[in-house]
Amino acid sequence: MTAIDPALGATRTTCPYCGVGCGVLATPDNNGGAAIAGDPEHPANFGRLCSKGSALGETLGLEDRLLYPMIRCSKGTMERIAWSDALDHVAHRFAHIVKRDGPGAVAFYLSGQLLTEDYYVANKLMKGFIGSANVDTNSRLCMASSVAGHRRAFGADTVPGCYEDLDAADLLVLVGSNAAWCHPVLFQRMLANKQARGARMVVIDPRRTDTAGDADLFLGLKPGTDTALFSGLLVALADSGALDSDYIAHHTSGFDEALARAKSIAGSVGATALATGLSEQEVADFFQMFKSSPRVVTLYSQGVNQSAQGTDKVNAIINCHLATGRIGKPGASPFSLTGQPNAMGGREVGGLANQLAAHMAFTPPDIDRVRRFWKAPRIATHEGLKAVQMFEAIAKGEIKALWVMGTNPAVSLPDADAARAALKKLELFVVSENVLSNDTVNAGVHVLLPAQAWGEKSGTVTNSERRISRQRAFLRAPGETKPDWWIVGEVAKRLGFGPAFDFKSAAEVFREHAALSAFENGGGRDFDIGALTSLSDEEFDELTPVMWPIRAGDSAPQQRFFANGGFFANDHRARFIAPEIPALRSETTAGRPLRLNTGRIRDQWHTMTRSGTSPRLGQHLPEPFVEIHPDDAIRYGVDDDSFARVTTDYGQCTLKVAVSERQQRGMLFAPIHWSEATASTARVGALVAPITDPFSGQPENKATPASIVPYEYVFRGFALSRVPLQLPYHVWWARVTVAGGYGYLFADNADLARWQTWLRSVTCGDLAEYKDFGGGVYRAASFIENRIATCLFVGPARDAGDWDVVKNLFAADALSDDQRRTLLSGKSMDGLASTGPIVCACFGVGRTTICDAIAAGAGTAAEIGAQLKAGTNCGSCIPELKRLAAQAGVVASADGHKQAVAS
Ligand SMILES: Nc1nc2c(c(=O)[nH]1)N[C@H]1C(S)=C(S)[C@@H](COP(=O)(O)OP(=O)(O)OC[C@H]3O[C@@H](n4cnc5c(=O)[nH]c(N)nc54)[C@H](O)[C@@H]3O)O[C@H]1N2
Ligand SMILES: Nc1nc2c(c(=O)[nH]1)N[C@H]1C(S)=C(S)[C@@H](COP(=O)(O)OP(=O)(O)OC[C@H]3O[C@@H](n4cnc5c(=O)[nH]c(N)nc54)[C@H](O)[C@@H]3O)O[C@H]1N2
Ligand code: SF4
Ligand SMILES: [Mo]
Repeated sequence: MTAIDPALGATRTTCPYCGVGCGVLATPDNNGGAAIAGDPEHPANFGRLCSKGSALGETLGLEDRLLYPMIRCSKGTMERIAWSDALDHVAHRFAHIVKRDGPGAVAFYLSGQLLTEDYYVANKLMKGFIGSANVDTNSRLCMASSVAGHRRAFGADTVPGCYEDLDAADLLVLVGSNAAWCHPVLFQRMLANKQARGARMVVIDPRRTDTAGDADLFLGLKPGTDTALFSGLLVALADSGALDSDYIAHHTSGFDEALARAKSIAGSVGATALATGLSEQEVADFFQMFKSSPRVVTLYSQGVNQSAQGTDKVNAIINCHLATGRIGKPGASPFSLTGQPNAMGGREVGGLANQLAAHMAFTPPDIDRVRRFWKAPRIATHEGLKAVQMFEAIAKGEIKALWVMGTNPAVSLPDADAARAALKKLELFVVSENVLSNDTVNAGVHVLLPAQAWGEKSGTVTNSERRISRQRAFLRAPGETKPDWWIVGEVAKRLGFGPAFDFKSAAEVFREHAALSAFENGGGRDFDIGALTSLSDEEFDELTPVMWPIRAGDSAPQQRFFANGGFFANDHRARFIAPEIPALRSETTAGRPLRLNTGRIRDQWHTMTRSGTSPRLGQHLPEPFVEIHPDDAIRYGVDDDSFARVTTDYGQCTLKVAVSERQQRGMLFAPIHWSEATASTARVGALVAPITDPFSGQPENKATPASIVPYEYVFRGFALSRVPLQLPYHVWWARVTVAGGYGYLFADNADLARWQTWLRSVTCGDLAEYKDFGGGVYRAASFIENRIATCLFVGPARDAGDWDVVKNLFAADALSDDQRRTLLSGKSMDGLASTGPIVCACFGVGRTTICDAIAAGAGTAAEIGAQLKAGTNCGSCIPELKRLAAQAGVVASADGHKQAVAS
């Protein structure tokens, strides 16, 4: 395996999205783009990519990119400046504030999307040389509870298992993970095990997600009650003689206290059922499956981490694995699914405010060791502020300078309006970014530094199974963009720390990072990549995916941890943790009777700065929505496909309503992806309570008390344009990238004449119009040659024209006379029948087409695939295909039943 496959001219790199860490083959087209394929040799994906990975080639455009350093000038506008001036300015202002107010007055806020080398240099500068540990990362919102849980139980932030365990397990338990949408390639790996070996799957989630579609058992528990479920499980394991007493005796401590606490939380199947809202049968079935499957992997993600007792949830899960000795053995382990491409790398370098570097902590011996290694006399000696506290300190004026790299906190922090307002108070606000504009940049940035993006930057990332892979550049860096590590290093030099930051390449940074991991290690610390300390530049370029630890002298990495103990506490024992009695920290009230759960959708990534530029990915769920159970929909008077306003004590959003049985009564679900840049009122982070876990500081993003009321709009519509549009004020809108330009789905209460005026103000040239103001309809299009330049469709709720049909016409290079004439009818025409909302992003197959095929006899995902190709490329839509087929089956049998009863 080499970095460049000569046969293909393709560069081997790693996907920039989720923590699965799939290998990608990128073949530049010499026109700024690239063909993308899965790398068959990468052990994370063996050639597979999900819908997001497959669409990477559509996200390489430079339209939205930040290409030059910019600074806010005295007039208040941003102006281009030279790199040297920008760096001088940042260094000078940081130095001034540190001198005046001390190192505690400055902070960095980093991201699991930085490369390890970027992260290492930023952490070294802040903790080692500026002398403050106010460096935290968006991993605080993501993995912090897993980190804290690991450290409490294992004495280190160690992931004991690996992906091969998913192939070897007999039981896969997914807790608070929608892996079908969020870790699709791993999910397919689990399904392959199910198919080949008959592994069973349990899914534990208050929502019946697409992940639950393949489950042998789905446990739709009440939110926040996972600790009760796993406490009940521990008791059941103890009661039925399923414990591994030898393992408990030789390798652990604290079992009796943990069991006693578990008994007080959920001492029986009945008590567990009561605490979780599950039936006794469901609980008993789960306990039986777990008890009888020595090879069990429990995978967990944000339904576990993002809670006010996330760390306890993690430990309640780990307790069950320790008690049965099912840890670090083939097919048996607890397994934290990491979110971002380099969530793990960030933890390795110490990107979190409560860690130092190379998995060392703020203990006197570790501080001394890192100080000597870095030759850093001013090293921080105590933990810094965690993300939510950091932004509170900014709001209070205690932190005066902030440098944000690779994250969009004005959208993604809880109580995001408050976070955004805090940014405006900063004396110095620096952002390193790929994009020219996002909500954080627009919150009053003073200096904007252009960072190289995926495809341009080069370094390493670590995936969920501790596997370090190379991201490699395959495109020329555009404009004056620079690697993040270089930017930080240049500022460090200007602060007077030149000798410690004289890095010439990512390889040099990596070697130092590897050396620190091995420095005075001697097996006492889990993270050790000493074998990679002396990689030459060429070897670094050619580095094949490698797991850690790989210590100096090792010929192969260690794949798993703890099968025979060897924990990282001083006594080498694991700790059972007695969790607190589970309780959500915020109460619902008469005014806020529901709980708002937030999370992800299949085809978008976070705040959409990259995935939002792909037309293919914009097809699946183009509008921000709130999902609600049918009973609650009736109770609160909201209808499917209408609009509703969701309010919490922190903020408000207006969202499209999706009524669904898959949602639990009493709960709402809204996706996190829309921001002020992409929708009028759908920045869901603004609704979320800033309540955090006491151990990890991770916010509870999934259970904010909320209320919902219907919100009426008289008109619906959409606009399509070759250039971005500014819609009239007070319109509800969501922007989506479409083939050939930008789409805007909107709803409005004003009169149609306003739309006509608006359209004339944003187009030039002649308009073809269809006007029926009395009937509430206005449609218009302008053309350049035979191609639509801009078009607008407005009408009463269900008669605004068919978005999918018009989108296809908009994508066409030229319209025939017939098409032109019928365009303004907004209805499907010959050969352009609406396929309905797109389910299969790869082949653009819509729901209507799929349902037609099902009605005509295609009963399985495979049969649908054979007919329509849907699901046959990346496979991300297979869970949804199965759901549609199953729903049709239910409807068919229900109809059959009705007929039988009638006759
Ligand atoms: N498509 C896509 N994939 C992604 C990302 C993306 O933006 N888009 N982001 C990546 C990142 S950074 C992350 S962190 C991961 C996140 O991956 P996941 O954690 O799988 O995703 P989420 O949708 O945040 O939440 C998972 C589930 O937790 C459930 N949940 C809520 N409360 C509870 C509870 O109390 N108990 C239990 N058991 N479950 C609960 C929610 O209903 C939800 O279905 O995804 C990664 N992959
Ligand atoms: N309500 C709610 N809130 C959540 C969550 C939730 O489930 N619910 N999930 C949380 C989780 S798990 C996560 S991980 C966060 C994610 O939230 P964010 O990190 O805020 O989201 P992104 O959109 O990924 O932001 C990344 C930014 O960095 C830029 N960028 C990308 N690559 C680079 C690079 O190499 N260098 C630089 N300098 N910039 C780069 C992108 O253009 C983008 O603006 O959201 C958290 N917030
Ligand atoms: S599963 Fe999809 S998003 Fe995650 S790394 Fe693989 S291709 Fe990328
Ligand atoms: Mo995340």
